[in-house]
Amino acid sequence: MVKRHPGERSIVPSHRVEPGRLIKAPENFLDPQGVRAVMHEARTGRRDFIRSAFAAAVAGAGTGALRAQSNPVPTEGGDPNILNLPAHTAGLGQPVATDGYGKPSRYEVNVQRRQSPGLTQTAQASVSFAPLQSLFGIVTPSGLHFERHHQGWWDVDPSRHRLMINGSDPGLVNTPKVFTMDEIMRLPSVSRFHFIECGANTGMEWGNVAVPTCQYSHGMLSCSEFTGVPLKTLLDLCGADARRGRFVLAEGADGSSMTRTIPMELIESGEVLVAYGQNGEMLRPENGYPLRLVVPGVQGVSWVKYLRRIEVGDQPYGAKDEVLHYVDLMPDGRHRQYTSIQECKSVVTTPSGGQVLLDRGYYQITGLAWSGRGKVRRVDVSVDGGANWRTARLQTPVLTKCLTRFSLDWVWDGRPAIIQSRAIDDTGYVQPTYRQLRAVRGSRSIYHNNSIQTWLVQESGEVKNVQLS
Ligand SMILES: Nc1nc2c(c(=O)[nH]1)N[C@H]1C(S)=C(S)[C@@H](COP(=O)(O)O)O[C@H]1N2
Ligand SMILES: [Mo]
Repeated sequence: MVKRHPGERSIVPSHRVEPGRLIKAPENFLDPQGVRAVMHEARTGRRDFIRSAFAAAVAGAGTGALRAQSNPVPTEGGDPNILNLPAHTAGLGQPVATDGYGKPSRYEVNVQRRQSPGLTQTAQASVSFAPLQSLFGIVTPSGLHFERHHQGWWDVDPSRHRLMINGSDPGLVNTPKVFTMDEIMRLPSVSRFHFIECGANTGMEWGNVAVPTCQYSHGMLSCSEFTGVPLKTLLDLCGADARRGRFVLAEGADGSSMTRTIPMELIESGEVLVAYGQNGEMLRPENGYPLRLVVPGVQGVSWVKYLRRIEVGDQPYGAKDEVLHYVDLMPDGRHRQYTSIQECKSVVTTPSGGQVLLDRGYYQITGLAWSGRGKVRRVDVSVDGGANWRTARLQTPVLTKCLTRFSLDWVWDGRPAIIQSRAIDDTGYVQPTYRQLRAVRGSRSIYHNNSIQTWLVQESGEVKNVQLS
């Protein structure tokens, strides 16, 4: 339902306000050689190459992308797109099951998850970012889900995969068990939509603006419908002592020795799933096939992939990824540990960095909001750098610990505009500005940057990633 403030006039397109045209962000502005150049610069602390490569891609997009994206109806005379019957109208199409597993249109090949230029030294311990600026609604297609591997991904044989459940001492789990995939998949299951966000998402922006597009600034974020068995069901089957055993250790089967402590209270709520399904089919290998932990609201690192063992214990484990990594460096030089919940955050995906607005006129501002603590209650959008805010429409469904899509009508008058979104969750928490966040966290952190994002629409129509001081 569209809720309007009293007195707010509708500005959706009409004969008076035409919708404007938009050039997509150049998604493929770095070839493999470019990625290597950026990695080399990263080691020396420079960023010249990525900046100039991006500028060149934007300049090139001006003509090429425009031609590819708009094929306007001629103002005079007949439209050849109507008058000349295309082959698909005159001929016989392709047969069923040409592809036993269908693929996206060849016209959409540019929509890809892409590796982070310069972020990591190897492609096995690395990240690929989801193309948020090209997606609709709230679900991330499985093939575009972001990836974060510490030691590369595997396609694990499900017939040989096992899940062991044991206690750190014999008293904590009555009957330790080993489950096969078949045994897990015969248990009562649930399906739920949840976002997963790496704790390091937007981490490169702590000090200053670092990357040009929202794919790279916010793309360690995805959302799927997950299917699996509540971990609580499995712990009950093994007779775990949840009174004394207030923590579990989750362990992955890949070489990264990914181990994370999960507090029992999250498990007791029934939210934590031992999942095998993602968007209606089995998990993709990159996302932990055949089994992964789903820990709604908690940073991605705790969603252990290739899950092979759950140990019930009576204290936090202090694993390497809880002591050395995934800690927050505070301004006083100390590290903050176990800050696992992803706080409320949002980002405008259109208009966003790298896109170009070609006309004055109507644009739908749209983006994503989420909170690790519950539902998104409200999203405000500003087009003047936070001086004035309007309430965006929230698209249904609005689900807990899930992405929520928002949108707002906007008429661009051709003058510079500073676009921001600010999400508020159902605990009342308000997404902070950089000034507010840095006052508490300083600027030398990596993880848990949930600041308001700013996109500058320049007079030329080019959209840039900026930070307001
Ligand atoms: N076994 C295993 N589990 C893992 C990881 C890993 O490298 N190995 N990476 C973690 C991190 S840091 C994140 S952000 C998420 C990423 O999940 P995805 O690759 O499905 O997006 O998986 C987590 N689980
Ligand atoms: Mo992560």
